[in-house]
Amino acid sequence: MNADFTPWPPDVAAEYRRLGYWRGETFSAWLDRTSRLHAHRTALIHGDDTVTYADLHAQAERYATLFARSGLQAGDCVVVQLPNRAAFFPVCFGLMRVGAAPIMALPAHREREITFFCAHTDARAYVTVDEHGGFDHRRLARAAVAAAPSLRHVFILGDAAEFTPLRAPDEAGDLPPTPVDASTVALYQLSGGSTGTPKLIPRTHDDYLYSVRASADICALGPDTVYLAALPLAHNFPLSSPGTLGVLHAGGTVVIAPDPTPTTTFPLIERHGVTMAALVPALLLVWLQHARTHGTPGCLQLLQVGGAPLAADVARQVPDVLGCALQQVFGMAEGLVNYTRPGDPASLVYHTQGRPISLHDEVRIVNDDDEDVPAGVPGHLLTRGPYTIRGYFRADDHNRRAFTPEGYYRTGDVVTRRADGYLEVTGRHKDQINRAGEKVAAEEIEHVLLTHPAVHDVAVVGLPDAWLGERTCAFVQLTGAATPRLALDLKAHVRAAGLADYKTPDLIEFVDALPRTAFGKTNKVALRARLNERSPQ
Ligand code: J2J
Repeated sequence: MNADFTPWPPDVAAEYRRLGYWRGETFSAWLDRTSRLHAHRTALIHGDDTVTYADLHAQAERYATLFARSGLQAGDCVVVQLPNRAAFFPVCFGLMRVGAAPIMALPAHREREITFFCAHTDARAYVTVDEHGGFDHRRLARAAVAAAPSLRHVFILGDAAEFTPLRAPDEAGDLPPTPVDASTVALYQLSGGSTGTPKLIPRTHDDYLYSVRASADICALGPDTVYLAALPLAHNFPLSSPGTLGVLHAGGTVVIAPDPTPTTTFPLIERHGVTMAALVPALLLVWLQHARTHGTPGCLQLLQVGGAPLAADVARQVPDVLGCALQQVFGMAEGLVNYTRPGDPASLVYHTQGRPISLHDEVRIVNDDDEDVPAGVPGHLLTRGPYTIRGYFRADDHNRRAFTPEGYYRTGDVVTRRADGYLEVTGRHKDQINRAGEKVAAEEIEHVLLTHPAVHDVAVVGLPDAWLGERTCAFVQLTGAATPRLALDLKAHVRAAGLADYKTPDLIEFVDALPRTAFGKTNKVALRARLNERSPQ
């Protein structure tokens, strides 16, 4: 039996409650309170649309009415895949209002990922858009309906074709109080993962709201904060660190950017007086280059950068080129988030990835035998705490490897803890590629490539890249001889398997044989070394 949710031990949960981290408040109660407190302030801006807190609350109630009338109820899982549009928020809050848990799919996810999320969670509904970035999402809906018998509803924002329009009634109905308590799952985040299938991360109202409140405090957010949401809204970083939810918690304004390019975002920053934004390092490079030639929007005060390694010499350019302070954020959708703090000296802000949110984040740095190493020595980062999960959704076998018996999550990151408690990310010990902040599980791509008749064996690794951080490279041992178009065919094969585009290998290399470790496993360390020798950046 695969567990849906691994609870914290009762004594630990009681302690988190006693400390006031977990307040027993659901997202619905939180939205009620926040929207009353800031009713007439602007919550969201998207294009020419402005949504006040009162509007946001009313819209969430109306969407909740639509969902309740469709039969959605407490405990249901609903895959939500919406691009950066204002509707994302009232839709998610509307689902939570009836006790359903949104699964935070990314707009880039395709047939393989979406059908897996729907089928694996027995999702009741899939919420998406008609078309985005030239792609027809109704195609995904058809595939999801065919693959997941549990699916009762598909709601489409825009032209719904044969599906149900994602259109709330004009008036909210009489809804009963939210039928769940705060210790249950509020939403599912997705893990970058390192295995053949993505993992779902169950986050409770209690733990997620704690991380949001504490993050908003650390970043000193207030009603004057104007936050630019440039990364995909569903991702954990722009959602909760402190992200859009932190800004809404503080009564500030979220400006939603349809895409993160400077040509879109810089005018939005100027127009709305944006004070804060969050980026991955790959985008920071693009922003820096644009700012050098086109100038800098004057109002930005704080730029958060996280999701992938940030070089110190790039970090140092932020104040001069963009005219604002930098905050490094090292986090993960499973929980633990580290921040450099406002006012920290340059030596910390440019050279470390910050320290944990909470005094009760337990961090261990260990060697290969799970023995603690001293400060200053790199090791594997293990963590547990008031907002770090104790297990993935329905993944018992994987959970036994990903968590220690004491409940520590094995992050797969190699870090050094300094004597002052700040962390430096120095490496990674997971079979994953971090491509411009987007995580690609090597095994997932390898499985797909192995289904191609020309492929005998394959290993996917990350290759350092000046712009993306890493590119994906597939080393392929063929069953026969290479043909001229084979590399292109293999890329097309990955795309045709219905994976998000960012998972298509950037590079395909044919090899006579893959290097092996003493145990006969593919030696990825040797492969990476081979690539690095040959491909100067
Ligand atoms: C190096 N690697 C980093 C950093 C994440 C806030 C910020 C980021 C994420 C995120 C998040 C890094 N330097 N500053 O959820 O709330 C790599 C690590 C980590 C993995 C997690 C948040 N910041 N990483 O990126 O779940 O390898 O979350 O374990 O997508 O990204 O990826 P993800």
